[in-house]
Amino acid sequence: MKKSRSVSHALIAAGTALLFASLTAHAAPKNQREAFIVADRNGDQVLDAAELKTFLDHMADLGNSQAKKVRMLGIYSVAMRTIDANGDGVASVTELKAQK
Ligand SMILES: [Ca+2]
Ligand SMILES: [Ca+2]
Repeated sequence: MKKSRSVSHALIAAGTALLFASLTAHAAPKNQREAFIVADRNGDQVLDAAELKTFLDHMADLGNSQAKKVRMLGIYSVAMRTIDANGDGVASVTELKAQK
């Protein structure tokens, strides 16, 4: 009896964890692609400085270690210079994909 009770407790705990995970996933973008779509407010498929900041904040929330470092140090302009390979002042999907 004791054993089955602890199993059901474990199931409740697992269910609660799943519920939490789905709530969190709903509130924040799940991956880089979604973070990009959310950040690209004017929908021109590139991120300007303000949009890149939003993107990096999302990536930091998703646990991206580089993005966390950028947010912690507030070095968004440095990140833009690093990402913006062709120097047009905006970060494209291709440029972001080249980052690891
Ligand atoms: Ca944009
Ligand atoms: Ca660029």
